[in-house]
This record gives sequence, C-alpha cells and structure tokens, in this order.
Amino acid sequence: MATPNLINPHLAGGMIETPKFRRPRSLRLKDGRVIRFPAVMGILNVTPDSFSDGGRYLEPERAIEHALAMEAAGAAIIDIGGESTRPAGAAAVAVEVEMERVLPVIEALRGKLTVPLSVDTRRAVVAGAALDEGAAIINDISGLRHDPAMMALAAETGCAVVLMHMRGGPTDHAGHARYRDVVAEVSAFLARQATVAVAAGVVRSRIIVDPGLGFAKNAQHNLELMGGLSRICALGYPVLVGASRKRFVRAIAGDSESEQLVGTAAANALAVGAGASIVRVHDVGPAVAVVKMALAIAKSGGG
Ligand code: HH2
Repeated sequence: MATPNLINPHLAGGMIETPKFRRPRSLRLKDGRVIRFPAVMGILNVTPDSFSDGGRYLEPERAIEHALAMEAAGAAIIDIGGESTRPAGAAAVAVEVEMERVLPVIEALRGKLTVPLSVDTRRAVVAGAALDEGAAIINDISGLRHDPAMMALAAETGCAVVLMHMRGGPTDHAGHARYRDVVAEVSAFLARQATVAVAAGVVRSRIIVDPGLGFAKNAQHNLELMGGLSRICALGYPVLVGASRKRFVRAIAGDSESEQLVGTAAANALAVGAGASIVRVHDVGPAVAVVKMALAIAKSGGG
C-alpha cells in the first residue's frame, strides 16, 4: 500500500499523479532529414539592429561563414532571420528588405550546409521564398497568426513549424506582459494554436512549440516559464527555448560577455533538464557542451 509522504505530498507513492512525458526523440523533416533531440539551434541574424549581434552578419559572406562555423560547432539547425524583434521597439522592415537579406544567404548555403535551415519570419512571402530556396522550417514568432497566408503555406509545403507564444507585435509586445498564471496561459495558447494548425493541415509531428521568452513577458514571467517548463513539455510537442543573451538573463547573471554566456548556459541546462528539445543560441559551441551534460544527467536514472 502506498505510504503518504508527509514531507512532500507530490512524492506520495502513486497518490498524486504528476504529469508524465518523454522528450520527443527526434523530428523527421519532409525531405527525410532527422533532427535528434535535444538539439542546438544556431542564430543567424542578417540584420543591422538585432539586440546582441546586430550588424555582425549583414554582409552575406560573413553570414555564410558564420552559418558554416555554427554547423561545425554542432548546431543541428541554423535559424536565419532578416528582421529584428528586439523588445526595445524594433522597427518593422519592408518585406523586400527582409527578402534581400535572407534569400541570397539561404541560396548560397544550399549544397554547403547539411543541417536544416529555419527561417525566422512572420511573413508568408518571405517564408515561401525561403522554403523554395531550401529552408525546411518556418520559425514564426507570431505562432502563424500575423500573416493569414502563413498557416496555408505551412500546410501545403509540409514544412516543420515553430509556433511561438507572444502578444501584440514586435514593437508593442512589452505592453502586453500581463498574466494571472503565465505558465498556464502560455501552455493553453500553444496547445490551442497547435490544434488549429493540425486542423488546417500542418503535419502534427513537425510542430515545435516555444514559450517565447521575452516576448510580452517581464523578467518574472520568463523565470516562471523556465521554472514551469515541464508543464509546457507535457503538451507532447518538442519545446524550443530561446533564452540566449536575453535581457532577463543579463539582468540576473550580469552584462559582461562571460556572464551572459554562463547565464545562458544555466538557463539552457535547466531547460534541457526539464525536457526541452531545442535551445536557440548565439554561442553554439558552449551550448552543445551544456546540452550534452544536461542530457547525460537527465538520462542517468538517478533521483
Ligand atoms: N527570440 C528572438 C527571435 N526569434 N524565435 C523563437 N522561436 N524563439 C525565440 O525566443 C526568439 C525567436 C529574439 O532574439 P534574437 O534573434 O537574438 O534577436 P533579434 O530579434 O533582435 O534579431
């Protein structure tokens, strides 16, 4: 008979059900390539104004070089974006500008890069052109809601999608950071949006969900989402976590380069420990080591 554990009721042998989930092992893309989890996604911002690396990879040659370096360092996905979404009121770029930034780089990487490319965009024309050039994943910070054509594009092409939670748009999301229970509200949104996507024809096994750290969330919300990540993982979709160098990490761990790196590493280790499948990072090499270590602990059978 189960003996109630009076110190921690959650350990009361079988009396209280805690959510059970297993991290998905992998995701198979339409072209047959497989992403094994947990995986590191390397950030390639082809922008002049991204919050931490704006301007560094605006030249196509430098962007291409950086993508290949991130692959060599162990990135399993390269996420290319041509529009900054930083919270300090990022300026929306014209669709032509976004295309001019990302398409030549995607085209140049075809045949050179073996890992899949995701395109970080809210616009269906950009995503469609990127998929035509060889991208395999749409990473849409609006969760396929900003552009009415995005859902149909994802369904028709059979690509993988990242559905991220946010409220408002890139310029005004900070004003929407109000929740009663941020973990419950974000989980409910992600579950609902994934269901909507499946109903629209998006391949269920190619949906990745993302709590959207820093998007319509203050530091406390981000911390609560990190602390409650296993509840989001329990939805059953691979979970992507983008904590890299974000403001809440810098506010807590410190603003120097090494403090940002270590703060990001701590967040990523805990994310993988909680069941996350993908960490989105600027510094791929350190993140690969962190993921290996966190996975080894998670698989140890201890505890
Ligand atoms: N964060 C940023 C951009 N895209 N996509 C997903 N799925 N999740 C995230 O957390 C996420 C994202 C913001 O970071 P960054 O790309 O470094 O900056 P910027 O938007 O200024 O280019």
